[in-house]
Amino acid sequence: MAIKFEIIKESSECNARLGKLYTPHGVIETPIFMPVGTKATVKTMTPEEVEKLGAQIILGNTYHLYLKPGHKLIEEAGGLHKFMNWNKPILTDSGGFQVFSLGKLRKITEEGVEFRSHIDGSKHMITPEKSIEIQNSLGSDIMMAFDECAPYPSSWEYIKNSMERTSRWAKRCKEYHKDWDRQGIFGIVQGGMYKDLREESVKAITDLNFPGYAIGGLSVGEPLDLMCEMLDFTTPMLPKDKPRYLMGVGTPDYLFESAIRGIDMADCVLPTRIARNGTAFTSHGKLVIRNAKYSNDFGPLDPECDCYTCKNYSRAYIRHLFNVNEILGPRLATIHNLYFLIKLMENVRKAIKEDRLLEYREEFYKKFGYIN
Ligand code: PRF
Ligand code: ZN
Repeated sequence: MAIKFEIIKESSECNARLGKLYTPHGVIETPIFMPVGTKATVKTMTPEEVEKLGAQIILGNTYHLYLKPGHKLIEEAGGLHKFMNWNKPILTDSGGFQVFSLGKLRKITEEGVEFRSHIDGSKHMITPEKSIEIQNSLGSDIMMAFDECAPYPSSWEYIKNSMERTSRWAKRCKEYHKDWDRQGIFGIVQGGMYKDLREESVKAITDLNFPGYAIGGLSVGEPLDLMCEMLDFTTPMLPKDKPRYLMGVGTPDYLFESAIRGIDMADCVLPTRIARNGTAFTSHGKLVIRNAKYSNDFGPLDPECDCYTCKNYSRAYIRHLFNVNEILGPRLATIHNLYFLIKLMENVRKAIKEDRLLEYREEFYKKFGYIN
């Protein structure tokens, strides 16, 4: 079944909406946070555990899976869902972000991006066609168009060039892909922090009529205020009846601010990455578990959380695990952080339903310690 989006309710107080996104592997309730499983695993977790946390969809990465174990091997296994034993929806990023973080190891041409592997230095080329070919082998429900996420800050001239090339690449992705019932593609809007270029990008990308649209090139180091300003400008230009995905956002404040501006989906490695170095989100702000003040603290990471970790383990125990480098530490912290954001988005959806999202944001910020 092709990707379909249904709006259940629009907020009466802001641009937030409640939606249902239908994919070949099931329905997703939006707005949603998507855990990242770059290399065919949400690090430290089994797929059954990820599902139990309430995750409805996870991400995979074209660039990493192409290099290892190779997309042909995953195709041979029966696709990414089967290979990793995750039967719910999967979204794959196109490589058009990971490749660009390689710095000196890459060269951009009209054809695509030439790069050297970060693993063994071998030479490769990803073109829009190649990116879709790889994502076809992976069999993700939602594929991303191959784009360039330009660094921040970049000049207007650089962004214009790059954004126009991204639009030409999006067209090539669309022309290459065949089976739209099995897999959809989301187009990616670029344009840096330049409103005229964002507007041109929206026009070019939405002209291609994708089943969903992502906003790329934000949350790349600019201040939150500037990202919000760009979202305020860009999101209303996107078609109302298609899902909107803000790429690379995963802290509570960014998730609130984007949902309020009409974003339906977001993803980020941050919650799982900081968990592995011992930082937990809590309803009263971030907690660094190695801190000495937790050595005799037998309470849970977050007294208001009812995740598996918080129901069964203390700060003192988790701190001990991190101090002696036991793998259970990162696992317990990952369970908690993912649950925290999944639950947060569940509460966001409930608040939209009850027209009190702005009030919920204020209450959350006050407790969390965000100054607004
Ligand atoms: N493009 C792609 N993936 C991304 C981004 C982008 O612009 C971002 C930007 N925050 C994160 N991941 N393809
Ligand atoms: Zn918890």
